[in-house]
Amino acid sequence: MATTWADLLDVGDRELDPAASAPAGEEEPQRRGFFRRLRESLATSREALGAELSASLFETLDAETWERLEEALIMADVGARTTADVVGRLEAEVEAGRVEGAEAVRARLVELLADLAAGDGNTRVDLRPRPAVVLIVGVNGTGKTTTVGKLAWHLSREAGLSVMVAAADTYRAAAVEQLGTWAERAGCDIVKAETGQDAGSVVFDALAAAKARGTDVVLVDTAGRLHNRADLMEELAKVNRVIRKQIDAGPSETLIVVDSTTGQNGLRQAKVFSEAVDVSGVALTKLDGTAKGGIALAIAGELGIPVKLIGVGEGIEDLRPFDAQEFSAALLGE
Ligand SMILES: Nc1nc2c(ncn2[C@@H]2O[C@H](COP(=O)(O)OP(=O)(O)O)[C@@H](O)[C@H]2O)c(=O)[nH]1
Ligand SMILES: [Mg+2]
Repeated sequence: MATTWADLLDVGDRELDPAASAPAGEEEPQRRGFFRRLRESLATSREALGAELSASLFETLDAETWERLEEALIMADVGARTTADVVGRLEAEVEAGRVEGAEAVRARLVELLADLAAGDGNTRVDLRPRPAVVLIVGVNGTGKTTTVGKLAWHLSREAGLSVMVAAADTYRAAAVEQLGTWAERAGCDIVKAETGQDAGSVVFDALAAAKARGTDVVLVDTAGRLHNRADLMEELAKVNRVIRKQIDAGPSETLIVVDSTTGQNGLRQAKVFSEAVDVSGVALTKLDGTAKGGIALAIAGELGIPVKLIGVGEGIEDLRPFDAQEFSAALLGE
């Protein structure tokens, strides 16, 4: 399970900066601290679930129990199909006598949810190529630029990787400026457009520079809104072709940024993008203060795309590796 950045990031033969890995003695308190913060950021989701999933729910196990569980999960945006799947399996196991007692049933529920949240099981972020290209896509306002900034900071701070960001949202001057501010805070290189350059040529220049400088990772920030969906998808396809001109294998990760406060709408967005580009993972933002945290499970369960990163605030440090087990436990208030 991805808990630490070292667990999440697959850097192949390269060694993560030793200074970045915490001494053994500090692991535990850090982990607990993280879990507490995750619980805090899921407080609103949990309150929505909590009323329904009170400890007493599993004391009697009958048709009403499963109905109430279904309702609660759907309210938390776990999604109809995922909910039916999880509740169906739990009910079958209880009926077969394989799970007994309120505590055990609850624990098994967390396990089943966590299994789903792991998606296709490919939960690490592949940064093996040099440079590794991470393409960030998603609808306007979901948190792409913010996530690029946070990720750049974490990659250099926790893994000692050299990072470059490419400003491929060339439609708004403000977007480039915003990324510039993040790059400054993260202390990483930025490549942005000269007047009149399009997204493709910015990415081309960025990758050429990264190859020349031996940069470890290039994060590509893209536009989220063009005139229509077809234009947007065509531009992403073009950016992909340009990446392949510089790096045969293409991007090693294409992460879609989904705003968790948009609930099921975010799920639909992820579906549209995954039909146009080869999405390898989800960065789920704004989990602080949403009642729709269950969307993490819906995306993984219904699209098979694993959530890899979660955004839990607006600060540069507020990005974390996603851990399905921890997340499900925090969601149910364990
Ligand atoms: N509370 C909170 N706000 C976030 C998070 N991620 C992004 N935001 C905010 O969402 C807004 C849109 O972010 P931006 O990165 O510009 O979105 P983009 O259009 O997809 O590039 C900004 O005000 C961010 O501060 C998060 O994890 N939590
Ligand atoms: Mg942006």
